[in-house]
Amino acid sequence: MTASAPVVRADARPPVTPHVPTTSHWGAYSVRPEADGRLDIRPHPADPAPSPLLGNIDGALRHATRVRGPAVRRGWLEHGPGPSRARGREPFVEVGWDEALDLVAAELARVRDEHGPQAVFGGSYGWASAGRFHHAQSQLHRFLAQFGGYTASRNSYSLGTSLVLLPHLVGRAGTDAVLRAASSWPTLVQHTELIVAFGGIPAKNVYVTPGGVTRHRTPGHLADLATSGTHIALISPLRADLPEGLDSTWYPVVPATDTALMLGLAHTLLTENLHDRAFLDRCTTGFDTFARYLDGRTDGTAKSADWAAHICGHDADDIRRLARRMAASRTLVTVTWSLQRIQHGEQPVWAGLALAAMLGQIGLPGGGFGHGYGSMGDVGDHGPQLRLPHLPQGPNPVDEFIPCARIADMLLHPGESYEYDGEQRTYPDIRLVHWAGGNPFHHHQDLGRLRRAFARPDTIVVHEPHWTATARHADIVLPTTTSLEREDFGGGRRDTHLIAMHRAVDPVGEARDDYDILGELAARLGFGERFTEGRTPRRWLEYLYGEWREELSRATRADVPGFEEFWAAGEFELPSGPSDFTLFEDFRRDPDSFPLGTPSGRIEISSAAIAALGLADCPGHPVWLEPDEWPGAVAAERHPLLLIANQPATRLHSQYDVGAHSMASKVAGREPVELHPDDAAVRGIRDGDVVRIFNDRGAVLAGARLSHGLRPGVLRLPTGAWFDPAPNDGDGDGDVPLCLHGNPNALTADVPSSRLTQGCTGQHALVQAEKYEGEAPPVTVRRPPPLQDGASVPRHARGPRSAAGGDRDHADHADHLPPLDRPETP
Ligand SMILES: Nc1nc2c(c(=O)[nH]1)N[C@H]1C(S)=C(S)[C@@H](COP(=O)(O)OP(=O)(O)OC[C@H]3O[C@@H](n4cnc5c(=O)[nH]c(N)nc54)[C@H](O)[C@@H]3O)O[C@H]1N2
Ligand SMILES: Nc1nc2c(c(=O)[nH]1)N[C@H]1C(S)=C(S)[C@@H](COP(=O)(O)OP(=O)(O)OC[C@H]3O[C@@H](n4cnc5c(=O)[nH]c(N)nc54)[C@H](O)[C@@H]3O)O[C@H]1N2
Ligand SMILES: [Mo]
Repeated sequence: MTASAPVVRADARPPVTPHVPTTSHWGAYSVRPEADGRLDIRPHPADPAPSPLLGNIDGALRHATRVRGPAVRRGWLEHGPGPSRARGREPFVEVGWDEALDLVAAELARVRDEHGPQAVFGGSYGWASAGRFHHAQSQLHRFLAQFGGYTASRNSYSLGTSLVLLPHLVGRAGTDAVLRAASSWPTLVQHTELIVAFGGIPAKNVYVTPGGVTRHRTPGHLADLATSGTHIALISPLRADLPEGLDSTWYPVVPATDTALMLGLAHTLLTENLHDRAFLDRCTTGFDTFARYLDGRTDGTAKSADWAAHICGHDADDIRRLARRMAASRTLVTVTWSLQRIQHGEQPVWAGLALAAMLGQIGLPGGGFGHGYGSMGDVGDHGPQLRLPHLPQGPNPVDEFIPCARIADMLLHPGESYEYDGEQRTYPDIRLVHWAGGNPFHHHQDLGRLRRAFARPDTIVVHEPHWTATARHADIVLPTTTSLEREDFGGGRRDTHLIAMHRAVDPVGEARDDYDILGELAARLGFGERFTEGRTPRRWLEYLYGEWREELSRATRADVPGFEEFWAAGEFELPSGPSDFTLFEDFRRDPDSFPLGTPSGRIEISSAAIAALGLADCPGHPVWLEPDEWPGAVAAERHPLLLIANQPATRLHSQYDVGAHSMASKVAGREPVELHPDDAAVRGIRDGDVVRIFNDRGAVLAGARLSHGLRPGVLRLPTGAWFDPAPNDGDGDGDVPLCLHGNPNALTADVPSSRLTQGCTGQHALVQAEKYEGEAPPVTVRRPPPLQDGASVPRHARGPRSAAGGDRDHADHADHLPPLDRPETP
């Protein structure tokens, strides 16, 4: 595969100012502002495959959607804090920084003093931008910990299901080892004869690693597979989930049925006696329970290849042939993270692990079980993982938390109980939400429901560079700088370099750093000195680097330059070291001396601990459970198409959606939806048409792209188009939003993967599609929201500090909207 790098412009003139170094979640680069205000972007010279996402930065930096100055929702300014359905529907009023910071500080203090610090939700999930010091979540968590504490969030949207499930199956260290990949890419290229890739190895994803990556090596490793003799079984509804040019077979499986296919493969291994009984006896526990389920002794149904074929839409003989080939080859079973981002997402991960255990190759080079090859750039990278400098956050004095994907449940159902990893927990009553560095109106499911949830708190504060949908649903928006507007240093897990991030341009508008904003708030709240420790950002960089340098020099004996030298050089190439990936090799050799951290010390093919919880949605061994959103579901009668909402190829999530590379992919100004020509033909849809995609939760408008590269009945609408709810959407209160731009989370369901893990389930949704007749309403989200001049708007008479906003029964300010207390649909 060759990387496309549409970002480097021919540069004939001699440079006015030099390019300065920086990095991003999608790679290191250098940048120089041009006389005409544009940016010249050059990938890092050591990067063999720069990311196409670099092409988004130039167009986005000074886009009209940058938040120019602090802004307050008009109703909040006039009436003070309180629940309101007007969020996301009212104009904003521009105020000065001092007034905005006074309002936020007073409201934080009011909520803490009246309700306790746990009434502040500071989970603030999101990717923010690269940079170790100006990391928005670290800054916010440090601030809120010193403020008195906050309700936190746990796990991630990426891996919410696996992070809770896998420790039960392989222990904590085993989970780390599985997620960093069974074998390195070069080991796969050398040893693996067959990769059975559930969800494929989507090359579009491998440019991204949290914190950054200097050398993108995975695209090269993928290209090497073309000449290594490795065969790849691409199991995915999308052909694009594997690069062209590899020796592969495409199994266009029915979405959400991978578990059934895995069970059919496992049944074939069992009945044809192709499983490794010795490995199962030595290294696993609970195989016999699983075998009784496979052969039908448990429930009367054998999970045969014929049974599986019926569910996953594949020929039974093909399934049997694949099972035999797996047993005869050095085989890697790998499962992308997307497969656990659906209801019952535990099952494909657990069944994949069980299947690999039956092959008996876990711990052998190039064999066994992998999770996330192609999901993230650093999976399969076995370089040393060095601790990089980081901002100390301090302990949170409040121990309240939620699994991150339960945000809407928490806001809508305070005091209600829920289960999580065997615990019975209660949702706290949140009065203030403080978000920095994430976009829940991109990342959460069922955005109509999230709007109802965001109507509940007294106050929502958002730090954002752009007028994202989250900013538009806030009460107080504080404009923040992006990486190019401040000094920092950055690098990703397993990165080869620490990159100095020089300031390339002045802050846009009145934007301030998150650090600066929080320092000002801390000063107003009486802990300014404690928060800043008297340091400017530059002094922090010197301090954090200095501590780290000492530690690294001690640990590696490497010659680590002083800060000035590092800063002037623009980077420091990190010392290399031995790889630390021997856990499963050691375990395989001697499971008694190297037990996994599970109750049995072995791989748990059945888990007595999970079985004891008695959860119907996650029993004690891998099972086929029908999700609500799959083509075989009852709901498919009305909404027969299965929408895949996967990661976008043209941006990172919702970041820089207005950037040039992302914009170039839009169709009719909207997010492209790929559909099969047969599905288009019966609906009269042609390439380039605006289509309306809908279900009972919402509707979106998207631009049609016809493709034979997906299974009929499947649509692909990637995540990240900025949510743009039509003003008079649905029944008028946004319960059923119409997103004019094509954000798939207007359609997805806000249900957990299971009561064990509470992971998010955004990857799939059942929908119907039709051609949009007439002229489609234009996208509005690429303009800022209506802004009013602060001088003309009266402030709440009592001032927010004394406002009675804590009373849930007090009148909703937006009279035209239905009352808040209408019953919630779960
Ligand atoms: N339907 C569906 N939904 C999904 C998924 C799916 O598969 N399907 N995938 C999920 C996954 S895996 C993830 S990780 C999430 C991602 O969800 P998020 O991480 O929330 O998405 P981002 O768009 O990266 O949001 C980061 C935000 O931070 C802002 N930002 C950047 N730099 C700074 C800064 O320095 N300071 C501040 N204050 N803000 C900054 C950006 O402008 C942006 O709005 O989405 C999830 N949502
Ligand atoms: N360009 C780019 N790269 C990214 C990101 C980004 O936003 N943009 N985000 C990063 C983040 S935060 C994360 S967590 C990772 C996520 O990594 P993943 O979760 O692995 O990525 P996705 O693209 O959501 O899904 C991978 C593929 O799974 C396939 N798939 C979906 N449903 C099914 C199914 O039921 N069965 C089978 N067999 N296949 C299915 C889809 O066709 C999809 O292309 O990506 C990272 N990389
Ligand atoms: Mo993610």
